Formats: sequence, C-alpha cells, structure tokens
Amino acid sequence: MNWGVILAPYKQVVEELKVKLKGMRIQYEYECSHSPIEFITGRVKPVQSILEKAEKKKIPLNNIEEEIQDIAGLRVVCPFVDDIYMVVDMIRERKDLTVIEEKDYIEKNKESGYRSYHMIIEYPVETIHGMKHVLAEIQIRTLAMNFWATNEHSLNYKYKGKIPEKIKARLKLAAEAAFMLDEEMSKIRDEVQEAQRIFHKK
Ligand code: 0O2
Repeated sequence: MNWGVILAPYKQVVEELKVKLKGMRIQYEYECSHSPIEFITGRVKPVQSILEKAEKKKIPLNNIEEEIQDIAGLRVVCPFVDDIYMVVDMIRERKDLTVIEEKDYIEKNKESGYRSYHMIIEYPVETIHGMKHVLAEIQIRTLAMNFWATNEHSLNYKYKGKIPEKIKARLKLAAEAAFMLDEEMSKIRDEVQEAQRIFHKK
C-alpha cells in the first residue's frame, strides 16, 4: 500500500479544515467580546495507529477509508461547556461539509471517564484526480476535558492500553473533578468574560 498517496487527500482536508475553523475563531474575536473557540489542532492518524485500529476492529485493509472515520482528525477546544454546543450548531449549519454522525460523550461519558463531543463529517476535497469525499472526525471539548484526555492518552500509550486498575480508578475521579471544574466555571462565566473584556481593553 502506498500510504503517501492514500493519506495525501487527508492531509489536505486537515489543513483546509484548520484554516476554516480558525477563521471562525478570528471572526468571533473581531465581532464579539468572547470566542467559543480557544484553539484548534489537527492531525492525520499515523500509519501505525491506522493499522492497529484496523486489526483491533477487524477491518480489512481495503475498507480502511470507509470504516476508520478519524484518519483526518480535528480538535476544537472551547473555554466552557455551552461553547461546545454553539460550535456544534455552527458546524451543522455549514454548507461546505455534511455531518454524517454525532456522538455526545458529554451527556454520557465513556467508561474510562472520557468526555468530548464527536462529529463525523464528509468533506469534499479537490485532488489531482478530481473531487474526493473524505471522512473526518471533529472532536469538540473544553480545556478541562482536553487536559484529562491528553493525560489519559499518554498513560494508555505508556501501558499499551492496559492501564492498571488503581490508576484507572484515579482517572475516573479526575474526570469527575474536571467536569465539576467545568460546571463551577460555567456558573461564574459572565464574571470571567467581563474580566477578560477589561483585560483585552488594556
Ligand atoms: P487516537 O490515538 O486519538 O487517534 P466506536 O466504534 O465508535 O466506539 P471509535 O471509532 O474508536 O469507536 O470512535 P470513538 O469512540 O468516537 O473514538 C475516536 C477517538 O476519540 C479516539 O481515537 C480518541 O482520540 C478519542 N477517544 C475515545 N475514547 C477515548 C478515551 O477513553 N480516552 C481518550 N484519551 N481518548 C478517547 P483513537 O483511534 O482511539 O486514538
């Protein structure tokens, strides 16, 4: 398999969507005092991870592009939980992509404690062979959810997916603490934003 050839359109999609999502943030900064987007990142899944996921889910190599939906991955990190749903609505309204599936792991978190909102989208990208419709996953989460997920991801890597039970239990507690932080911050959201407005004016 020529991975360079297969992954080139995915790289293009990640770059295009990063520009477009960053455009939303910049517009907010000009037009409103508060942006629901803190920062945006994107990546193409490394070949090794694609192969591992295919093996785990028993996906034949020739079905990878249809069945692995996060080869192109974007992450939108928001200050507050309400901002996530605002971003979700804006993505649903866009005319340059089609939302295929949505997974709300905030309302119902994963067993690990993971919280995030996932949108699987189909995005048309121009290639040298014409238009290709590529799947991408957009993960939308708060800063606190991102902090938790980044640390849990590192531990999963360290323990090769088999995190010891004691650490797993601590991670679940940490996930709840992170969610409580989000809830508490939401309660003083107006105060925080007012302080940021004053700070930006200086
Ligand atoms: P990586 O290394 O981030 O690329 P499904 O069949 O829908 O249940 P699928 O396709 O894995 O399973 O979709 P799901 O559950 O929406 O997860 C997709 C991605 O979400 C993962 O990609 C992670 O990035 C993130 N994610 C899901 N669950 C967890 C979790 O418990 N902890 C952390 N830190 N991230 C999670 P990959 O391919 O697993 O990994």
